[in-house]
Amino acid sequence: MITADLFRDPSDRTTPIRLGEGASLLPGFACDRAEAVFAALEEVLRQAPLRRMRTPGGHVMTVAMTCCGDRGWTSDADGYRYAARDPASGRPWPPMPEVFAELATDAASAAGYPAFVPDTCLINRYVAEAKLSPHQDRDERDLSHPIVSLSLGLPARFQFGGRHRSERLLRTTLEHGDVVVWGGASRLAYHGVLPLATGRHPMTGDCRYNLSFRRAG
Ligand code: MD6
Ligand code: FE
Repeated sequence: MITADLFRDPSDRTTPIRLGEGASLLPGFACDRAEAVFAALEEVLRQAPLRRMRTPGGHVMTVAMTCCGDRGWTSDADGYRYAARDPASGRPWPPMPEVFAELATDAASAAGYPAFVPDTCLINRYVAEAKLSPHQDRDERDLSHPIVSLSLGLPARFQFGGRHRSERLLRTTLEHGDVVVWGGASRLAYHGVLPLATGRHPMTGDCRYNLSFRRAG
């Protein structure tokens, strides 16, 4: 697989970085609200605990997931889909906290997607060695809506390519508070996360969280 590192000035935490047409990385966009977002996240996790889902191919994912909002993404032997209830509890997913929705709308707007209103948030937790192989996000009904993705805690190496698996992947580091907004011509771009390096973060401890806000319905 061909990869190349994206050039980034690590001291610049304000200038948006273009990852592709319609895709931007907003460095540190959420740093000033990370504390409030994390407090709301802990409450969501109490109501819908993280779990490692099984892929349709029978593998157990290394990343632990849960959701909040009007629907949630799940994976099992029958495939990938959005469902109104948490299959682990049979209850509706926890409601999306106000601070989540506001952050998603503000970041989308800063990246050129005004009036984005998410109806679901997929929560991913990575511990050391957890990874997400390159994939497309294509289970949402209307792909004209972007995805807003927030990183909290330990840094991760993120890969970003094109609409075809064979296209070369750029690599960049996603840090605590970084937001990636993803839509338009890049909406179906392949992307993934390399195995997480061991570390400690003052807010999240030994892990990284990724919150991705979507309009799925
Ligand atoms: C992650 N992110 O950053 C995994 N998907 O942990 C994703 O899979 C993702 O960051 C769609 C849009 C943005 C993303
Ligand atoms: Fe994804």
